[in-house]
Amino acid sequence: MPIIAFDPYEIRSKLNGASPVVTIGNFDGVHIGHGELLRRTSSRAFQLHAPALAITFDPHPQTLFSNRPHCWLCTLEQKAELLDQAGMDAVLVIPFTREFARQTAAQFCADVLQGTLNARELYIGYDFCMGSDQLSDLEHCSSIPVNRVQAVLLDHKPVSSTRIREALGSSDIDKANTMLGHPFTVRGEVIHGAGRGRSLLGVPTANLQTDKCQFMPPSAVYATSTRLLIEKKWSNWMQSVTSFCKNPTFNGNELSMETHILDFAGDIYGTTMEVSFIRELRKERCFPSLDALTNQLHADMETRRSFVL
Ligand code: RBF
Ligand code: MG
Repeated sequence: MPIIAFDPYEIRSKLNGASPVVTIGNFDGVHIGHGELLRRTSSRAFQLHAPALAITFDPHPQTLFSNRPHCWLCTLEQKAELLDQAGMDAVLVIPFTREFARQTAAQFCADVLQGTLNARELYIGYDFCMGSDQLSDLEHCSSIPVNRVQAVLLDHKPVSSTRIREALGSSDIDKANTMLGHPFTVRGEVIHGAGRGRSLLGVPTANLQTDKCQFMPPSAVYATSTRLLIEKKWSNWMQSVTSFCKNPTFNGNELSMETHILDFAGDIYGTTMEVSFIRELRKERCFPSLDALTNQLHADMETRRSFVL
C-alpha cells in the first residue's frame, strides 16, 4: 500500500521532507490515459531519485457543482492501490470542499505545490485545468516545471472516464475494460440478503454492499470474477455470475448486487469482496416458477464456465 494522507503537511512529513515529482488529477478509475501520465511521472521521479506523488480529490469535484453525488469508477481504496501499482510512492487526497474550490490555480500552486510540498516537477493530463479560475496553463503559476502529457486515444478519441461510464452504461463492458486497462471492478462488503438463494434456489449468493459513490453498471446479469479479502490477503480470482437487479421474480423493489461464486462454499458475511465485470449475459426476467429461475441460473453458470477468464 502507498503512503496516503489527506493533508499536504502530513504528506510532507511522511516523505521526510523529500521534494516529490507530482502528478495531479481526479484519476477516476485509473484508466489507460492516466497510465501514460503515471508512467511519465514515476520514471522522472526515478531519474531524479525523488518520490512520486499523486494528488487527487475526494469527493468528486463535480459533486460540488452539480448538487448530487458524482459516482466514481472505483473506491478511494481501489484508486490508492491502483496508483501504487502504477509506481506512485504517495497519494495526497485533498478533501474537495467549497473553501478549497474557491482558491485560484496560482494560489494552490504557490501554497501547496511550491510552499508545502516543494514539488520538483509537475505532470498533468492534456486537458487538466484547476482552481476557481479553471486555469489550464499552470506553467505561469509558479517556477515548477510543468509537463503536459498527451491523451491516449481509442478510435481516434481520448480515453476518458466519461467514455468509460458511457461504455458501461450501454453494456459494452469489453470496451470499458479496454479503456480502463483492467476489468471494471466493484468493491464492497458481503451483507445478509433475503437468504432465498441458498434455501430456496440452491444457489447461494453473496450480497454486496457497495459505497454509495461507486458507479454501478446497468441492471442485468453478468459473467464476473470475484475475489475475497481474507486475513488481509486477496484470494485468487474465482469465476462467478452476478445479478444486479430488483429480483422481479420475487416482486422486489430494491436493486441488489448478488454474486454466486462457482465451486465455492463458505461463510463470507462481513468479508470485503471485489467483483470484476467481464460480459453481460442477459437482462433480468420475471420467471413463472422457482424451477424456471433455478434452471436459468444453472444455464448462466455454464455460460460463465465457457469463458476462459
Ligand atoms: N432474479 C430474478 O428475478 N430474475 C432474474 O433473471 C435473475 N437472474 C439472476 C441471475 C444470477 C446469476 C443470480 C445469481 C441471481 C439472479 N436473480 C434473478 C436473483 C435471484 O432472484 C436472487 O439471487 C434470489 O432471490 C436470492 O436473493
Ligand atoms: Mg444472497
